[in-house]
Amino acid sequence: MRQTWRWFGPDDPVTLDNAKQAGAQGIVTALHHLYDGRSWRLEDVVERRRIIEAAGLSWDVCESIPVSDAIKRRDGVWRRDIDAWKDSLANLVRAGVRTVCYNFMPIVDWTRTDLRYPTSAKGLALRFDFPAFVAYDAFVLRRPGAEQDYPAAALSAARARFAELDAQAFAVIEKNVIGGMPARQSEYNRAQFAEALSAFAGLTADDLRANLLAFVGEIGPMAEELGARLALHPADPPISLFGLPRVASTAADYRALFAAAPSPANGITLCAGSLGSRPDNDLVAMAREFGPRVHFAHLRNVAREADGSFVEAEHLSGDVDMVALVRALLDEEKRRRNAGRADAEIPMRPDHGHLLADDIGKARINPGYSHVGRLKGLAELRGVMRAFEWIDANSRQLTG
Ligand code: DNO
Repeated sequence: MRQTWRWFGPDDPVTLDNAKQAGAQGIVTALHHLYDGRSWRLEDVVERRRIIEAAGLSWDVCESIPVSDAIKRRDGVWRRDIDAWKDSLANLVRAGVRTVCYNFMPIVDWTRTDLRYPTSAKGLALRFDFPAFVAYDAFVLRRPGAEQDYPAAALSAARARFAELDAQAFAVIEKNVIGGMPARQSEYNRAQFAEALSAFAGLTADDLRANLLAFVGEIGPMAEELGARLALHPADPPISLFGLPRVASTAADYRALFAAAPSPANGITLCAGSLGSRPDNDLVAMAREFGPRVHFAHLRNVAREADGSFVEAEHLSGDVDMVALVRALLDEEKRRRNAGRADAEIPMRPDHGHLLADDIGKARINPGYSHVGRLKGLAELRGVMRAFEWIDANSRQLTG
């Protein structure tokens, strides 16, 4: 697998040199400063590539070209936005970036309630406390209809959490869930968020799925013609948030997408951490089922809890069998090489990392995107990959 590293651009406190020191071969990035729906000009894309290559790295994946909420609703300026999206795709391909990640989560992208959850090793991890999230939605935000959206057990756990936590704690949760997280398209205050929610009122999961299919029906053939690969990132977490549908959460969701849009250009960002927070997602089975369409892998682990909460675990521990998942992805690469596929090598990145060592005290750090924690994750994953490569090359020696 190609070992890549997410970099948020020249403002990222973790530099390209840091990525190189961690052993990354390639970079995953986007023009994050141009995230407002405008298309990316060729010269801007080429300039970004130049900066990456000057550091001795390659730009392997664009994560992401943002998909506007208008495209997700298919109203307002959706046509303008799809055209801009397609222009950006064309310019990326012209600049040699052929793998493009995107997501279709309405309003909020990835969501955590706690960005500094202490681990047993005294590092800090990202966590999604489901009762706290429900408490925020139903009792702090007081979203109309919120209480009807949750099962009774979830609501009573949320009531208990609401009683436990003070206003200060909910202010932090609010900032985390509707305010800024890295790579989000928008940050909201409470009033803006209510407005954004009302624009989606009445949109069902079937509607959102139809809008995703209409979008993919347009960009898939274009990508195929350009020789690009599209990798739909799953919802994170893969459940409905704020009553909004999310339609890239399970194997069934991806099966439906690929049945309706069979172009091999349409693929998945196999995000082990996002999908792995649901006990009904078997990541190794998904890697095998969708193998030829795994255009990009996010390798990260989660420890799930009975009430729907999860905490980001170390890369090789947690509920996803990471070693088996790496094996499945290496097998897929082998199949591709045998079939003569030009894209036999799957780009992977160590997704997120704990806050460790000197990173803990730093004032500026993108949650999940620390230097040391990701360096550790990549080193562990590289060890697994190297060991399998050795076993494959020396299997006769082992069995003989
Ligand atoms: C979080 C990320 C997401 C992801 C986008 C892809 O760490 O995995 O922000 O980049 O959802 O479009």
